Amino acid sequence: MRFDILTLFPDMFRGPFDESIIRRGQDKGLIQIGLHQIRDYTVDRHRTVDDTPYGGGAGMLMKPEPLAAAIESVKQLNADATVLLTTPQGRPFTHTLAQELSLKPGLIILCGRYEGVDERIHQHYVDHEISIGDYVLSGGELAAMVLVDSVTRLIPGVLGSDESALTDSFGDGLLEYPQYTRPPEFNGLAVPAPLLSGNHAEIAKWRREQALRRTAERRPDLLAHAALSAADRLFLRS
Ligand code: 6GU
Repeated sequence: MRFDILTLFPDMFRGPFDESIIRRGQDKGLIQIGLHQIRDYTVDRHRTVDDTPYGGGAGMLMKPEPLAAAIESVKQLNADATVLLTTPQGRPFTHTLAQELSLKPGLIILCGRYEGVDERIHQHYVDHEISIGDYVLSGGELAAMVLVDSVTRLIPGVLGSDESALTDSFGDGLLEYPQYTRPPEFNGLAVPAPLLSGNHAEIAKWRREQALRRTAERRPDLLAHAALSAADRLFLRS
């Protein structure tokens, strides 16, 4: 998977993308990341990337010409890429959308800044507008990092088999069960008995019930879309 990121702040990405899973994905040749400075696609002496909105109002908009030139240029590097725009007006980003995006041949991510982007860029170039939650970020860069991280972990071979994405929260539509490691007692709190039983069926049942209970308590909205067995439904009603 090739990611190309169009931003006014490429340096924001360099530290984060040089570590951990994203670093490993690049080292294994499973992902490639291109960072592109939108300002490099301006043609005026002042390298202008923003302008005031028609109709008035506060703030500045990203003007269309440098963005269009940047997208056209990057499309040559990333053929058949899907073009994403990070914006608080976008579709909510979910694990399901991350899974969909992980199957694409490539992604071009346009990081929105200032008060927004000239609407004609949305109309002409953008396939999906994506928001990472109902709060305001200073720009789309952090959202783009979230997107690259969550999509990268779903690409086969990026994670080792012992950190499989399948057991993650949302992999099955539920929150994860609680986890414990040594010691067996800590600050007067014991590890739950089923985990020490050595009985794999008992452990699996306890974990499933904990995942169901936690999801019902914290995120009841998720239960509507989770794959639930008859036993799961019985437990939730108990
Ligand atoms: Cl994608 N961009 C900005 N600026 N703020 C956000 C966001 C994106 N998602 C949530 N808040």
